[in-house]
Amino acid sequence: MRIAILGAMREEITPFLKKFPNYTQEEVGGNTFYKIAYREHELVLAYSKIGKVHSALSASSMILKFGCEKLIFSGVAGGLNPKLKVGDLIIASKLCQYDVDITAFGHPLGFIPESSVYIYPDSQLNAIAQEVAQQKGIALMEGVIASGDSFVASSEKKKWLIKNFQADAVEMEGASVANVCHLLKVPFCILRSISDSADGEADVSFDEFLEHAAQTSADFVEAMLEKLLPQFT
Ligand code: 4EH
Repeated sequence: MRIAILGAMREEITPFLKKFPNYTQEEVGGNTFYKIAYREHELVLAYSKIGKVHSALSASSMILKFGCEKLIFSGVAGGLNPKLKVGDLIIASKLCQYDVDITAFGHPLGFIPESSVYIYPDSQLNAIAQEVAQQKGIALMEGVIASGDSFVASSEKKKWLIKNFQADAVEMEGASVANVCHLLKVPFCILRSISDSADGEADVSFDEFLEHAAQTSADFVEAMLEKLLPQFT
């Protein structure tokens, strides 16, 4: 089985490269893809660069060029749900692009014709994540992740995201990756650890907790691989 592990920022992928230092690398479309032999399987790692366009390209490359059969996104997010504190984990129950707006034509916010407001991850991958959480004795929220091409750093924008999309966390890549995987029929999940609360202090919190939160997410994904891959040997 060939599994894609995707992040957006270099800091989100560095923890994996430290865990698996024996890789070969290949450049496609401005990204470096790191190929790792993992037991009888193969991992393909990359960070896309920030935003929905970059992450859509990287996910597409991983699937169409590298033949990845499942995709796990690992990274950090801004917390919207007050239950989410810095370092906590969330796995997407569904994802939306909050910055899509063709409401002028009577469509709901976030809706694109022939698509849908929300895209749903693979239930098997999400179930494995919940098993890992139970085993580690940690709480894993399953909630709505809203993606858009902005770093959210205000309580007004937070309120808007909660009101319009019932969002629990915000980031800049999950929904685009979800769209690509959905359309190409590749099972995926989007896991994020909270780096900030997307409020007026988000920038300071982000700088302080990026590394820690990225590590938390990567450690969790590693445990997921251990549960997932024996099923495919
Ligand atoms: O990849 C982008 C990074 C922020 S932009 C989305 N990532 C981090 C998740 C995230 C996020 N997204 C939107 C964490 N907190 C978020 C928030 N709003 N509040 C960036 C650019 N340069 C340096 C650092 N970050």
